[in-house]
Amino acid sequence: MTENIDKQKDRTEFNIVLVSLYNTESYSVRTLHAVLEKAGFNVTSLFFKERGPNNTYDRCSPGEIEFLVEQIIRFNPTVVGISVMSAFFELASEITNKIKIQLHTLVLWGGIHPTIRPDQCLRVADAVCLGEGENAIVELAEKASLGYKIDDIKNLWIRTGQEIKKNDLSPLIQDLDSIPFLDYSTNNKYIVEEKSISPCDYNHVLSKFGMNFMTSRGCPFSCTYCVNGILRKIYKNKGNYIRQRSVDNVIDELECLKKNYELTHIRFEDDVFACNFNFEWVNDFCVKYKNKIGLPFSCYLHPKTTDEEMVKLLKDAGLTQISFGIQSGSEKIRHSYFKRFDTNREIIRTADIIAKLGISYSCDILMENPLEKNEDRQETLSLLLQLPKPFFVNTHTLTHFPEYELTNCLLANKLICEEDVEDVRKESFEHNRWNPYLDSSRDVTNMFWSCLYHLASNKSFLSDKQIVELSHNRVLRRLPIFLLLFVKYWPEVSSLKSLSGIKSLLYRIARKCYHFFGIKMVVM
Ligand code: B12
Repeated sequence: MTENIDKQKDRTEFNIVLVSLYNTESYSVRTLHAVLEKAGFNVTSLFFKERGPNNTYDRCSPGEIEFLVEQIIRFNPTVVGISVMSAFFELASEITNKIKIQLHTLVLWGGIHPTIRPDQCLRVADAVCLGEGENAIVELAEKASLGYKIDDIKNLWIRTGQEIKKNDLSPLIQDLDSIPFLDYSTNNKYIVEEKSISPCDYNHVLSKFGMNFMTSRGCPFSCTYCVNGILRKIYKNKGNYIRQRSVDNVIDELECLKKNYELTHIRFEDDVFACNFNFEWVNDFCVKYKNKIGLPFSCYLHPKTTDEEMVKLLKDAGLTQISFGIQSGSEKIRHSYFKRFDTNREIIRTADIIAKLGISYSCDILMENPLEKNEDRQETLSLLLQLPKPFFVNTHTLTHFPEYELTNCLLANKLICEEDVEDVRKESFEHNRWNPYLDSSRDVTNMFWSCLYHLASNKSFLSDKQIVELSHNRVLRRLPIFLLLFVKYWPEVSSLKSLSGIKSLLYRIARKCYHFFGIKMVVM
């Protein structure tokens, strides 16, 4: 008993600071916060900078990183844990180097980038966590708080002098219900932005990003451009890769959230919702969700697993919006390079099912793909034209994440170089081309095709045949800015009523032309 109390006292005096970069929702940091707090440790989470609308990222202003480091130091941490995605490798390095100048503390990185490039990360951080962090971070805190050695903790690679101790991965957590609910409370959570620190109120986060939620871990597919292909390999023989929370556990957490926050919509962020295609789970979920939560929701599905009966049930429970990936309309590109084995027929069937049920939908296309030729892009256009309109098309940039199978294939074929890889290039941080509000920073080829894909997704006065004719127009291929202006402003032109409206619209078009051609156009 006394031993327990003493241990408890030690634990509350042991400070851990977790840092999330540009992610105030952060499932990972909020989960780790919850497990550490449950284990009795004193934990503070700092959410450094908010993302802008549509995942845009403001650069750090001068002194902002120093301010963050001052705040970290203020909490006198024994361990600082930073969650790192590839695009934030440089930022995390800068923060870590600044911490280490001022404080003798253990800086531990976790998240997807340290999982796939641990050696590179260990050149900056003292320790990295590969894969799931719940058990590793608690064991680290337990051992460190008791003064025990910390170099034998599963999932952690630790630098000790010149040596690196590389511990094995522990099996994947099979019972997701055993993980505490994410901690959305304001306690010990702060937003650090523009040299100010303020309590992180989840209502504020909700008003910006809405409520997103996960019911599973893992994905049945191993697409070469996605993390799941690589994680599946890392976790080989470490238990089932796809894990699903029980319906009751999901509903209990949603009920808590509904009680505490003003929710209007839930966005399920699972890689593929109900991915293990378990009808019993879906049935049970739909009945309980409808009765106890009753809010509209959206989710990701996959053309290979979309089943009409299942979508009907989900629709009845409140499903209003579905997203699914197409990535390329060329089956050759999808099958041979992306390892996405869905056929165009399956994609059309999926869209037909969704549209027939009156659910709105969006699909993802990967642009800036060095493997695609115009014939492939023509196939994408042709596929999109066969889908029921209207729908939303997200024209993402194919981002070259380190160590992903597709990245390695493009590197091996010299279609990209090391500088194009995300930890150097920071594509997702620097450019935000993935949203449907077309972006003139695309090269002419990708701008041309992204405009056509957007035209194909909407009902307009252009027939499908005319859109195909446009796709062969040589002038537009070279000067797609005209197509861009048309796609972007046509909805406004068609709804214009007054002269002042026309003038302001023309000013905006002129500004776009200026930006694109570097010339000034005068609108009288
Ligand atoms: C949901 C999701 C989102 C949500 C996040 C919502 C939220 N509340 O966090 C949204 C839509 C906002 C989002 C945004 C982005 N995402 Co995202 N997203 C995912 C997804 C599907 C799941 C991630 C997740 O939260 N899982 C659940 C948590 C609990 O698991 P986890 O993050 O892996 O964390 C565990 C471990 O990694 C570890 N861990 C994590 N951090 C730390 C820190 C420490 C100290 C320790 C010890 C351990 C540890 O412990 C955690 C618990 O076990 C993944 C794909 C996937 N299946 O992983 C892509 C993924 C993470 N996203 C990705 C990307 C690129 C982005 C964006 C950059 C996109 C963009 N263009 O803006 C932004 C970045 C936002 C940001 N600043 O973090 C990439 C990252 C690739 C890479 N190599 O960096 C992924 C892997 C998808 C892919 N393309 O392969 N995303």
